[in-house]
Amino acid sequence: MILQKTAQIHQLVLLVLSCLIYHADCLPNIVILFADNLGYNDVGAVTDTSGNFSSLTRTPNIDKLGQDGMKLKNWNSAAALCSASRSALLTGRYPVRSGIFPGVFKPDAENGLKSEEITIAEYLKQQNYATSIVGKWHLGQREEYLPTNHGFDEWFGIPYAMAGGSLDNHLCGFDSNATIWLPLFEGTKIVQQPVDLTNLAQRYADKAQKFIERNVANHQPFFLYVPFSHVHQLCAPQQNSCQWASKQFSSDSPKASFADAVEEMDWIAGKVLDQLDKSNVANDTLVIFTSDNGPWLAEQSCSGSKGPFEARWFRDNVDPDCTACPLDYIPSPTEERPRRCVFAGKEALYQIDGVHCGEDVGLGSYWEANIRMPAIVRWPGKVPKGKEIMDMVSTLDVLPTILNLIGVSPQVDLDGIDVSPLLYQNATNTSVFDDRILFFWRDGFKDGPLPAPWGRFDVVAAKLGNIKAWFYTKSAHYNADEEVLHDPPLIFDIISDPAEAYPLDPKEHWHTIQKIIKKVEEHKGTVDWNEPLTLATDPKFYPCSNRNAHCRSDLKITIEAQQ
Ligand SMILES: [Ca+2]
Repeated sequence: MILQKTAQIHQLVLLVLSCLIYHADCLPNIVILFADNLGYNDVGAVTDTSGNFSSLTRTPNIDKLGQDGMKLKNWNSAAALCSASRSALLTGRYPVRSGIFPGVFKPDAENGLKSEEITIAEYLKQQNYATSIVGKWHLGQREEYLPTNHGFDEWFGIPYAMAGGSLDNHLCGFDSNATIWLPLFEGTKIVQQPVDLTNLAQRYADKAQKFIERNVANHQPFFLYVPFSHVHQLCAPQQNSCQWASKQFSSDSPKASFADAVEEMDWIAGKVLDQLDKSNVANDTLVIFTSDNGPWLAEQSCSGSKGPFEARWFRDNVDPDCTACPLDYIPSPTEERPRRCVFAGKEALYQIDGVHCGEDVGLGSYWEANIRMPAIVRWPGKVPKGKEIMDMVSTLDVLPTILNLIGVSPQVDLDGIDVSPLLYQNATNTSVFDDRILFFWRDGFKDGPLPAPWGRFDVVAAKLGNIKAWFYTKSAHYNADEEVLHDPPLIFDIISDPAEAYPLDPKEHWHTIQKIIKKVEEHKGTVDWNEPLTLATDPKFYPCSNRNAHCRSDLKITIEAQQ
């Protein structure tokens, strides 16, 4: 009893101290809004400095967030794909250190994010935060790897990407027996399979709003992580709609255009932000919005755009015969249709034209379209409103920055850095960031210890200041073009040349190149990548609500049924 009391007093003293030290109200709430495969150019707030809508999509809520917060215009994704990027966000460590490579966790993955990894949610839990995730997890679908075993009190969402399971009219290529339906989880239970897309956004919004409402009523600091299931495309022969939204955003719901899907995602964000206002905690809440990686450009109209990040040098230098196909399609050129792609196993039914590999420079690659993320940080009264910064930051930095905010030291070595000086002050001295270097690891090599098509995992590019150095160039990792070694590295000034059109003369940047090479070697020396966790799969691990009903659930939850 005495011990318990002492511990409580100790905690209180720490809390008061942290308030004094950080000049912030005690323990702010934290909300992370994390889009899936959303490009920099797909959000009005980021592309348009006036804050008006972009030409493609209407994102009034995210635009408003951008106006009220800070836009970080040189925010870098930490990895080329979903699982790895999410691991980096939640742990502050390069995914290669956590074994989250190559590719992503498949729906029948044996492994997931290991229990010894310490997530943001676990750190916050230790500080008595309530923690919730609403949306896509993608760090392992077996019970021991689910969010509720990684520091989250509750979870409502889908364990992987929207292309991780079939839906009616959307049979995945890997689901020839029609049993692998896309599941919706609550905690550790499947509550619907396949998920009903006509009201998923509404249910996500309800869960998030209720979580905020409940915790504000309880005077409980909270961490809400909303990894949207939007705007990842569905498993789809492309003749069917490959995006989805409710009736509010698509008259033919759940069929939808890419713009409909973006707009519905923005609507969920708006509901979360509305609730912060309604509950009167907007000023006590740090909100971060960004995307896990860039657009899946091989998916063409189902995908976002590369915007100014055209990778022009690469487009003009890669094998002109290389074709990039959408998911489940493989190149099958004919004389008349040199870019023909066929749906594997159902060639007669589904054929479409792919794109030149030089255009496939988003998801799965490290061209700027897949690195530079739309990013906003809002905290009224703490983070300057309407400011835009070009300092190089990374998704890796979210965890260390939050730890600094709550006055907690990391329990392991981190790759991310605390970027508080950029956020909270009118920083004039940011020299701490001058030597900042980011490393970009990718698979897709012709040879290596990993099974094809991965080959090996290696640092293919690094960024130091404005300079990006390429050691190996390639389109998205799944394409047939072989990696090209550059020695000396191919270098671009990605601030003045975001299209990566004009390689710089290595002789003029020799000092920087040498510095980058040295840092890459040092970094690689600290990484042991012998344990790829994403490869082991077994059909018995497919989430299945009812084996007697071919893994379909009878439970139908619709807005109409609830009313
Ligand atoms: Ca993604």
